[in-house]
Amino acid sequence: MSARLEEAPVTSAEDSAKMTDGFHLVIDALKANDIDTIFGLVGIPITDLARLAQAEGMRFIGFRHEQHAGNAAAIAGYMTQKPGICLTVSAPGFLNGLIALANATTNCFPMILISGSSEREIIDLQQGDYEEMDQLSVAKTFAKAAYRINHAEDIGIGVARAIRAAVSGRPGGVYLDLPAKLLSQTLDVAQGKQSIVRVVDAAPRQIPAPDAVKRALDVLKGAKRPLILLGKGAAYSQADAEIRAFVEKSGIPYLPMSMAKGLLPDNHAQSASACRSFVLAEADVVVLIGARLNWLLSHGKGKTWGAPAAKQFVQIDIAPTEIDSNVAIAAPVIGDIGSCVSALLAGMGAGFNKPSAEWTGAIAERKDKNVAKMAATLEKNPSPMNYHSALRAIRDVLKTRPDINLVNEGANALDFTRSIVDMYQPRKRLDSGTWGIMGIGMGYSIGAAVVSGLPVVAIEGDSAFGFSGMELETICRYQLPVTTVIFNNNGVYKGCDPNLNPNKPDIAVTAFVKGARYDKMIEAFGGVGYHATTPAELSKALTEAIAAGKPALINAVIDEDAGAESGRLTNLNPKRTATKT
Ligand SMILES: Cc1ncc(C[n+]2csc(CCOP(=O)(O)OP(=O)(O)O)c2C)c(N)n1
Ligand SMILES: [Mg+2]
Repeated sequence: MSARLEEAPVTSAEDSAKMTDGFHLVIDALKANDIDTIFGLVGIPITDLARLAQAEGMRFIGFRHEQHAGNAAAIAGYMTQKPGICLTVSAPGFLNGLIALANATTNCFPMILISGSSEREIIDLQQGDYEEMDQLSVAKTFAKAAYRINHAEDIGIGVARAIRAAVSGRPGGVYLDLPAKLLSQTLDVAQGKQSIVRVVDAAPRQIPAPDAVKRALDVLKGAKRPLILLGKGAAYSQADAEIRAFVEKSGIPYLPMSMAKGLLPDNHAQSASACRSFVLAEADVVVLIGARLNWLLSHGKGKTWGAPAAKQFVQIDIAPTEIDSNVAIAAPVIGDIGSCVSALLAGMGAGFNKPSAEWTGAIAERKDKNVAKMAATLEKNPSPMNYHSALRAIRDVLKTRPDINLVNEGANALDFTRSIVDMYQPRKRLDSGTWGIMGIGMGYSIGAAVVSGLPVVAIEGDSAFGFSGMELETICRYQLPVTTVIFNNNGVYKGCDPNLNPNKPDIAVTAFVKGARYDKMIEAFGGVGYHATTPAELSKALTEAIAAGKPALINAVIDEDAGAESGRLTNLNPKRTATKT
């Protein structure tokens, strides 16, 4: 029994006559921390918890599969810096939610997966309980932290611990195990009230050491060809004004990672996105702001980075263990991004020399050339549409609504959208992220629509969409302003691959039913479906759907031969050397 129970709290006579229970205390603890939404899927033992959440004024968004509820919670966490909550039943529901928790942890999104669990005594003796599983042990591998609450009087502190673990330092996914028995435990109302914890300063600022800031500035001052790389950690930090000031005051060209697009508008004069390969290979000093040197940046070495020329890295990150993860870092600056960037800005003073005209001029020249080449490709009108002509239409519509959230997954559908559709505001591009995962589409769309109240456009490969397609019903049920655009090329990467065995009737491993009408799916739930075969039809449908602010799906027919195997990641496929075994 905890100390809190032994110390008699101050109670009124009326309070002490009443009892509360685990169900109420969980809701009280979440509400006390300004958490107003739960994404989940009901069943034993948490149905009444979801009911009570609604009754107590919280929003419960019910899904068709827990993975998507988890993804909605994760993206809500990314967009708001408050942990998104996903609620599931035990064993299978928990496991379905776990993939979202693992993905959130990998992407550094704060979320809490709350799962009901079965009888501990039976689980521990493996006596075969209903939905038996040692969930806490399983979750530990995939989560930033994992806790179980065994006593009702610990619910307040348990929830507080989960919130702090999710959002402080490097954010991530936290698992909270609630045994069925806990929910029905009772407690004196006054004691219950006293046990609730409102977390103070859940993600404290972390101020960088002055000598680290000076070291970074010294490295930067010695640079001839500096470059800034913005990661989604920078976007998450909501230090938008400081980051923009640092980029502009330094005059250094920058590259946004995929989800950092829009942190500064993509049409910013200092953006080097249009000549990414050139700047990565040529830069001599690179300032990483909330970006990890993982596979997405070729681990900071090799041909991409112009090897064997040595680079110097300045790395701003909240996690000290990120430093030297792949290559040596000359100047680590550890702290929260806002504090670190502010300190660099202050240290730069008035006399900071902007990069040479030789460097910025070389970039501008290549940018102009690449932009002109791309414009010519985008202007073509092949029939059927290819990725370029379809995305030209989408780009032009989205330019008029920079506030829209753009969700994006697929292979070619992801790569071409990232490079063609410009973003103008921070945290509006939500995509497959660090894992390059398929299946985030509808979950992220629902989460983004619910927390922002703004429209969502999801650009989905037809394969990618399949992972979460049933959530169209959820979108229609809650009447969310989500327009899903399916890039329908009849398959994974391409729809026209052959089966290499001419004697077997099965279709190729990458191919789907030809000419599928995804637009009919949403009609089953009362949404509006469009079938678009030209850029003009696509543009009209998208404009109309966004203006309506209602659930819609556009089936955009794309040439089944237009894509490349694995999109831009063709080189990651292991090579087949033998032709026969
Ligand atoms: C969970 C998961 N399963 C499988 C994959 C492998 N994968 C990568 S992209 C992709 C789908 C690509 O096809 P599509 O979404 O139709 O995009 P396209 O290239 O055809 O535009 C798949 C299955 C993955 N990334 N994640
Ligand atoms: Mg496809």
